Parts: sequence; structure tokens; C-alpha cells
Amino acid sequence: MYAWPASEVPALPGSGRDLRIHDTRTGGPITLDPGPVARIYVCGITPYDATHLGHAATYTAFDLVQRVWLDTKRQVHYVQNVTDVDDPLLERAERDGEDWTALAQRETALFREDMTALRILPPQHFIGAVEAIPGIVPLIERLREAGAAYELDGDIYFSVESDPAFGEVSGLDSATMRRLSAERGGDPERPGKKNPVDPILWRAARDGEPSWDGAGLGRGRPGWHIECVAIALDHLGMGFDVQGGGSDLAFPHHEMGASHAQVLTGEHPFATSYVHSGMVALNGEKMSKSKGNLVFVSTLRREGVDPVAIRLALLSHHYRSDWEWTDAVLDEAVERLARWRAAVSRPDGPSADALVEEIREALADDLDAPSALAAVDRWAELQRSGGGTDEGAPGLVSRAVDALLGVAL
Ligand code: 5CA
Ligand code: ZN
Repeated sequence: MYAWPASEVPALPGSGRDLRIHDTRTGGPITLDPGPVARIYVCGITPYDATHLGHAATYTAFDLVQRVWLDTKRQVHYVQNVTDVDDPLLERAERDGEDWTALAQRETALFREDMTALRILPPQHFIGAVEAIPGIVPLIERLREAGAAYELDGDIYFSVESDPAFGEVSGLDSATMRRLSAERGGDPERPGKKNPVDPILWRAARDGEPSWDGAGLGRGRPGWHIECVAIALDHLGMGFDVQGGGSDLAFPHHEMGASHAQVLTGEHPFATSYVHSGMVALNGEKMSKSKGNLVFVSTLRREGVDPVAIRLALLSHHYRSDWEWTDAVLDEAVERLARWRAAVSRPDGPSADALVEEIREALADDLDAPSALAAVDRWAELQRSGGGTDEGAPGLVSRAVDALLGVAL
């Protein structure tokens, strides 16, 4: 499917820095060394409700990855999926008496608008689960031929024991895996499975559910993890630089995806790094569609909030921290935006060469956006107190903040 339009990314003087980022698999920072084309896969939405600020925070974090790489003059090959058929989507459509395809299309369209408004650079490939089915079926057949998949009452499961590296992405013990599997779409209680956390690869057709021709698999629909594996292998291949998503995806989703791909190809690892953003909460609980404690980007936009201020609010927290959305977070961002806009609207100002390097340094150090924002604050304060006559400085600050932080002043 088509993605959304890209905003311009101004070129900056000097050169960008290589990105050092926290990798969930190794549990520490690693300096990424992408080739001339950096490759990233970020898990996309399940489009049964509008984009909330948790989603927006996650996509903003990975947008910074792309901007840091672009600043090093690399090209970026970015792939994102849309889980446009899955249990929660079908359940919501059923509850509301709506056609599930209409629901998915409407929410995906709104997501595109929100991403555009937040100046998040689009992926080159934006692929729906449904359109990926012809590529998913042969992968499941191959897993079956390799003895890594088994049938249970017509459904097909992946055997986690088939991957010697299983467990290394999340590093969790089996009791925790079992608990998270139950919470996050798995079925550890189902009798007959080889391992309780074995995930479904192909769900045989049920009455009232959409299904597709799965050749030797029979009619059915794909499981969640194999969807992202098929799309990532098709467009990026093995060993791509970053597999990204929120921290709730580390297990089971990214763990299972890595195992599927490693068994399929005999290569290791699926991704060089697994990068996870923290969870945004509202009223003390993780914002989630199932709990309904949501603030939507589109609601704020309709209320007249400048999307640039929303973006600044998201950037004011480190991407790996769990944090709480409050009115104060947005109010501070609105004030900061006004201060920055006033600072760059003057004809001259304090030299900004060092500021550009500070922003680069902060982002290259595990995407430390709050430190980058603090550096711009300091420049704006110097400007306010009348500290300089460099005629190129306000323009350079505008371009740097735009290119590296995606903030249009
Ligand atoms: N379609 C799958 C991924 S293949 C999915 O998880 N969809 S989602 O709509 O539930 O979430 C989309 C992205 O937003 C995921 O990366 C998820 O980790 C992230 N996300 C969901 N809730 C929050 C939250 N409260 N805070 C931060 N990120 C979140
Ligand atoms: Zn995914």
C-alpha cells in the first residue's frame, strides 16, 4: 500500500555521527555500522483505532534513527507493516457491526495523516498483512518441511525448540515468557502444543472469519509474527540494522520473528539490533487500545494543537523511558516551541555551529532527544538575552532542528 508524503530534510554543514544505540538482545549499547544503505524495519499499527500518543512516541523515536543516518549521508531503506487482519481488528469490527476492511482502511488513512502532520519520514515500503499473504504461505510450508512447524487441529504452530538461539532477544525466563505470551496474543493454555509459548503460524478458517487460500496449508489466515518476518525478508533480507518497536514487542513478537527467520534461512541474527521504545501511559496505566485510556493525535489536532508542539512533547522524554502523558507535558512543549520560534525569527544571533554538533552528539548517543532539546533551549536563551550577531545562525538553527529533530520552526 502507499505510505505518506515525506517532508524535506535540509542538508547540514559538516558530517553526522554514527549511531550508538541500546540493543535489547545484548542488553547494552552497540555502535551500528550500516552500509551505504541502512536498513530498518519498524513494526506498524494494527489499524482498529486511531493513532494514540504511545504510537506517535514510538514512530517519532524511529524517525530519529532515520534522521541520524540521513545526516551521515547514507540512504535509508525503511520498511513498515500494517497488521490489517488480526484478532483485535476483527473483534472490534464485529463489536461495532462494521466491515473489517473498511475499519482497517479508515484507521490506516488516519494514521497516514497523523504521521504526515508529525513530520515522520515515511517508509519506502508500507506493506499490509493481507497483501503479504502470498509471500507468507511458502515460508510456512518451508518451516513445515524443515520440521520446525506442526499441525494442531488444522492450525499450524511454530516449534520454538527448532531455533537454538530462541530466547536471546528478550532474555526472559520461561515463566515470564508464558505469562507474556498469554497477555500478548498467544495461547499458552491450548492443549496439545509442544511448548506452551509456541506461536501460531497459520490459523485454519473459522466460520465468520476472513480466510485465504493457503495452498497446502488449507484455507486460513497468517499468524502475527510470520507476517513481519515475511515482509522484512522480502524487502530487507537477513542481518538488517534495526528491528524496532515498542518494548511490548520484545516478547513474544520480536523473539518469535527472529526465530522464524533464523530457522528459515539458517543465518543468524535476523537483525543486528533490536531497539525498543518505552511505553507512554495515561493516568498511571500504559496507553492501550484494549484499556481505552487513550489520547489520540487526531483529537489534539482537531482541537487546534500545533502538531509541531505534539512532536516536541514526545521528544522531551528519552525514547527508552516509560512516561506519563499529562497536560503539563503539552503545555511545556507549546511554550518551548514559542521560545524557539521567537529565537529564530531574529535576523542574527549567537553562533550555532557548536549547537549543531551538540544536537548530533546527543542523538548519536542512544537518541538522547531531551539533551538535544536542552542544547537548543540554551541557544534560544542566549539569543533572548541578546548574545550574538552571526547572520547565518537563526537559519542554521532552523535547518538543524528540522533535519535532525523533525521540528519545523
Ligand atoms: N501491528 C503490531 C506490530 S506488528 C502492533 O503492535 N500494533 S499496535 O498498533 O498495537 O502498536 C503499534 C506500535 O506502537 C508498536 O511498536 C507498539 O509497541 C507501539 N505502542 C503501542 N502502545 C504504546 C504505548 N502506550 N507507548 C509506546 N508505544 C506503544
Ligand atoms: Zn511486527
